[in-house]
Amino acid sequence: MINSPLMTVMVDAVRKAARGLKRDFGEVENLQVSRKGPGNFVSIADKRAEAVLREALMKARPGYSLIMEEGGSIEGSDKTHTWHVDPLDGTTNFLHGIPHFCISVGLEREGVIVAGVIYDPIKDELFIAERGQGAFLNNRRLRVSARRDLADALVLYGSPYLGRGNHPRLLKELGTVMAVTGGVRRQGSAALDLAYVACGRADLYWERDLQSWDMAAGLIMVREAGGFATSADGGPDALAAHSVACGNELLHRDLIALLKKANQ
Ligand code: 2AM
Ligand code: CA
Repeated sequence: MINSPLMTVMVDAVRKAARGLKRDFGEVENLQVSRKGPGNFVSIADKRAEAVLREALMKARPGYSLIMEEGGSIEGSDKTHTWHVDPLDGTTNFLHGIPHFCISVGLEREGVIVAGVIYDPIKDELFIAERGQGAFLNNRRLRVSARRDLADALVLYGSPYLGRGNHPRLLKELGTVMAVTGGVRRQGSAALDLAYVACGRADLYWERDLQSWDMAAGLIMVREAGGFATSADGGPDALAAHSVACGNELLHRDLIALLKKANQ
């Protein structure tokens, strides 16, 4: 476990916001049958969770900057620390009543992600990581999978929304990866995809067109679990590249080679 004051701040903030989100998810399930659907309600739930996170983090660490999915950026007086906050990652799942979404909070210190918390309130799974202290799921130490063969590997990926990203490119990459791996899944939450690689449930994951709040917490989760996380092109800075590829050292190298081949 990690018992630092920083982790306490992050976990408390995330758990507090999760209570509202879980309650709202129950309501979304009821709204599925209405013709207009629960779209507007979900956007309110999302903003409410973000407000809870913003307030808790700003109170505990005044001066830190915030980059948030809904509210944009808040520039703090402390130029060295930035929170990257996604109050609801897996919005499409949430909207459709699919119980696979999370809250994701990462902390950046001078360009380096130093801590991350990802919480799935439906499964009550809390993933935490702090630099040099390992990654944990509900107190259990995490390790990426030890698989060595692509043919056995379960691969997660994400596809861009309608009107966003490069769909033909994704289809080429997916075709190349599908042809040689054990199975592919599109689960709909980037933060949980990273967490699932960190805990060895999945062997590999890649996605493009992501933002810092989707990835920050998950990147440190994978690295502290002994995995490799780079941009989808194999570069060191996933955040700057807005893309990610991760897994254990061996399979990660294979995935980067496959993605390169798909783009030739
Ligand atoms: P969201 O649920 O907060 O929108 C799905 O592929 C995952 O990628 C989700 O975590 C989703 O976050 C995130 N994502 C971010 N930008 C995206 C985009 N342009 N298209 C699809 N997914 C995106
Ligand atoms: Ca997101």
